[in-house]
Amino acid sequence: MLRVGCDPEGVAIMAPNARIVALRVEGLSAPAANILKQEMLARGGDAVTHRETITAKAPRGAAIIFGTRRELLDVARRLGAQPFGLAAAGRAIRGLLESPPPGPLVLGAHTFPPERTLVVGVLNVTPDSFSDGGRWLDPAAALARAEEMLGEGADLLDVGSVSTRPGAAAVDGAEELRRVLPVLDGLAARGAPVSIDTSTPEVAEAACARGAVLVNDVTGLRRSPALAEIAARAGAGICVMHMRGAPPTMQEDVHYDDLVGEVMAVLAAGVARAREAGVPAASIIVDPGIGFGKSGAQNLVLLRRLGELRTLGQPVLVGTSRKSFLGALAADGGVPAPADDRLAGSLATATAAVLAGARLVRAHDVRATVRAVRVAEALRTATEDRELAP
Ligand code: HH2
Repeated sequence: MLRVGCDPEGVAIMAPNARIVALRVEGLSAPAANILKQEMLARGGDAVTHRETITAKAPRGAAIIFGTRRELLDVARRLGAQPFGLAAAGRAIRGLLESPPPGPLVLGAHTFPPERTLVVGVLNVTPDSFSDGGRWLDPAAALARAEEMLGEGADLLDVGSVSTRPGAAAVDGAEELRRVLPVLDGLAARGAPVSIDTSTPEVAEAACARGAVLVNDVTGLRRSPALAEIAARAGAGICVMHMRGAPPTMQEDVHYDDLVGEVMAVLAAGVARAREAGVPAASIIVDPGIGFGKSGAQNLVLLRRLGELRTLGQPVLVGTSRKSFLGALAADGGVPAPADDRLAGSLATATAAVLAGARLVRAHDVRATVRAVRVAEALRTATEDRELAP
């Protein structure tokens, strides 16, 4: 646009017009959907509605509206004067389109700027994790591994002592604590930035008392909302992950009517729970839960459509590292690649996640992931006039 001779101010005004924004508006009655469609058409955009909207027989449901940002904002303002709940829809649309750009992520005393992608190193103090079970069960081995990952550039260490792989056996809180406490003590003495991967309040409490800055709950606060209160009291952040069901049975039924919509609705409810418990918005992370109650194909769709999760307004964490769908994609002669031979897929998906806007990537292979993430960040913001630093 500048090369055509346009003023920078003109570019700022016109660039958004080169882009169509599509939004899904939920919970509309047939009359509301009708009015919305008319308003969108009158402004130059359009709306996709249920086929029976025109006969007013459509059940309450969603519409998809699309147009330029300006057209959508115009419609949103005009909805203020409309009945059938459209004024609230208008406010929600404006809230989304006028929301400020992402701010820093605050975890305990750490403040991470939005342009930096964090690499979260995985430390499983378990006998049975799917890729590294048994390797770091001894506290000295775990602490040496932690040191190695920090040296490789991990921003956070995600420490867990219960495997959540499909079919994993349940572990009681006392055993979970027994495994993890010596490691948490060692990491606290080192001042390492720790995320605690747990759904058990006693474990979260013990970790926060030792300075953990993030509570990573794979149940998304469904099992124990107290986790959010513990995080709030300690000034730690919370990661709300989507999982359908529980690890022992989660792969048995992976049918979704609307995969991305259902994942986002569950995450939005988790974020609301965390906010109610007093966790500041700047400290709440969402995660689509790759591999947790999803087929391989669904994992890929969630990654491809990851950008949509940004409308939740929270930083997104993605964990694909070594997961079984990557083994299937790297199969040789019908035999899936084993967990320790899934690095290429882990890096490809980490790169895709960063390009789609993920702010945190959870990984076992920290050195390689840090390098892949730096390339993805550079790609995302590359301009011809900015040379690479040596
Ligand atoms: N994946 C695993 C565990 N915790 N937490 C978040 N937020 N996101 C994830 O994708 C995620 C997670 C599973 O990986 P791993 O810890 O290596 O395996 P296991 O659960 O068998 O210990």
